[in-house]
Amino acid sequence: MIDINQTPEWETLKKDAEMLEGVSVRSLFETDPDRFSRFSIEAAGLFLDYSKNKITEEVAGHLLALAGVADLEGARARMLAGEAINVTEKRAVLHPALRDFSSRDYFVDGENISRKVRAELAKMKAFAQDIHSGARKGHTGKPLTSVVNIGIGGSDLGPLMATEALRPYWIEGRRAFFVSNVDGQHMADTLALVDPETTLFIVASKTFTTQETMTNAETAKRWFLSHGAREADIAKHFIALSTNAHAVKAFGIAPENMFEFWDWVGGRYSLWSAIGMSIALQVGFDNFEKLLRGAHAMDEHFRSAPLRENMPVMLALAGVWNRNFLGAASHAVLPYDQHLHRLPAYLQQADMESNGKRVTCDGAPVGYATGPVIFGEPGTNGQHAFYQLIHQGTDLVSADFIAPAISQEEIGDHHEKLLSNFLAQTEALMRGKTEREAREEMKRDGYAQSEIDRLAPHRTFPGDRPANSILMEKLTPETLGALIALYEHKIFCQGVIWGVNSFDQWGVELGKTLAKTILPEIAKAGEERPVAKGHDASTAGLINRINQIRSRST
Ligand code: G6Q
Repeated sequence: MIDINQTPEWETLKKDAEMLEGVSVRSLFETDPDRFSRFSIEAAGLFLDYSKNKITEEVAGHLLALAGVADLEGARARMLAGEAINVTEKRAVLHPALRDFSSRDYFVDGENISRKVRAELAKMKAFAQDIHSGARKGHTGKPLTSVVNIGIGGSDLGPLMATEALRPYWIEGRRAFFVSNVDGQHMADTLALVDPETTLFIVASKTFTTQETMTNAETAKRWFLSHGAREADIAKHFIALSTNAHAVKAFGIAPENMFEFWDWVGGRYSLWSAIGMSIALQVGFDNFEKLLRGAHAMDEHFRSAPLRENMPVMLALAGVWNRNFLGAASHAVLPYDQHLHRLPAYLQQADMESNGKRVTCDGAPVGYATGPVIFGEPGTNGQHAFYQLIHQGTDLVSADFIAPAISQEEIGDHHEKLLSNFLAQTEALMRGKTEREAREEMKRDGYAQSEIDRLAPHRTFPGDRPANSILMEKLTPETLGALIALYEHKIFCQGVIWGVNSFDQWGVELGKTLAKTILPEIAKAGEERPVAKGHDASTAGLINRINQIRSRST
């Protein structure tokens, strides 16, 4: 494996960054009338403008050369060919196969997986239709109008984000709830809102061993049985989405109520699989299929467009440029669409769990920065919260601004106002305000010279804050699918450049293991526990303090 930061291509980009140090993006716009068309791409119903990054045609060429030396095209081909590119878990990575509606077949170890995908989709469709038509009812004969999806991480964030995003497509009278946290309050709060006779519980877990999900599923089962249902009624109210048929059966869910997916579907890439059942039930299977088709359109673009015109590739390269050569350690995801309010959380997992790695695929420590911290909130809320730091803080933060030109809810002039903020922010981040401009502005506004001198530094903005704009006509199942796929491929491309395995997540293991050791040391309410041993003083001190409080409570 090559040491990417030891290559001449990396060195060239370092020099580019130095050369561009005194050059503002504002001046790049002034000298190049074609900048907007040069650094924008349209594909799969999305339009990406990345011209507000400090990128020149030369830099773009050098970034593409870096992609070349990292063999990005080879890596893409290997992923799509079903090679076990998740090297630490020896698994293929084939979520694009879940949404490929062409006649193409995908293979893993010589097995045609596309046939299984189509069969499972057909099973999901039939199930969704039965729920919607009322052919499948609850144990007292009432229609199943509420769904509680019990899952966490990849088995929660995708379906939750997409269901929220597609709110205008919700089938009237249906409700979807998502319980993820092992904090019992999450389940209790949800159970208080549903009726056992009309609720379908979906236990969504790839492994069917996850502590949070299994605990929540058991609680839901107990609640269901304590509300007038018998063991035999479970079959009508519980289904499983999993790869682990054995554990599903042991839980008490019959094989015909299990929807399958496979180990080549990563948890955070699984909303396209059976894990999307809650989406299909809430918006209808046709809309779920449209979501998949939108993602497929982006896959086709990613697969075939030349790298310079390839949206996920150029978005990824702009990110590498900002991260590794301009020093942006954080990246904000800022959807100007309230229905995308869970997108930042979803992408936080997708990106940080994929590329938050410090060794390359062959185990060598990386000598450069990898995945940035991802955070965000919908605009305009974030503007009144953390944008201050992006505009004037000491760290460089890059950002993606995402907006539909037409809202799902056009009311009065709300959307014009939202869009004007969306545009104003990227313009302000790029342009900034020089001290001279700040002074002139205050002079115009009639400030005294002493006030101008005092306030000028505070009212100066450095500018050159990199911002991508992602536009779509409207947020629909198709454009949402394309948007998510865009990010999936962007993350993949960056992982290839950094040489990391974007498809494992060993970082979540250590805490899980320690929690298992600590669990028996936590006192039940009203019970004593021996003094905790075998921990550092902080952890032991905290355990003892918690136990003192819990032993006193009833
Ligand atoms: C995602 C991760 C992780 C996973 C959850 C839930 O890529 O692997 O977030 O989705 O830990 O796992 P289960 O689906 O197995 O319960």
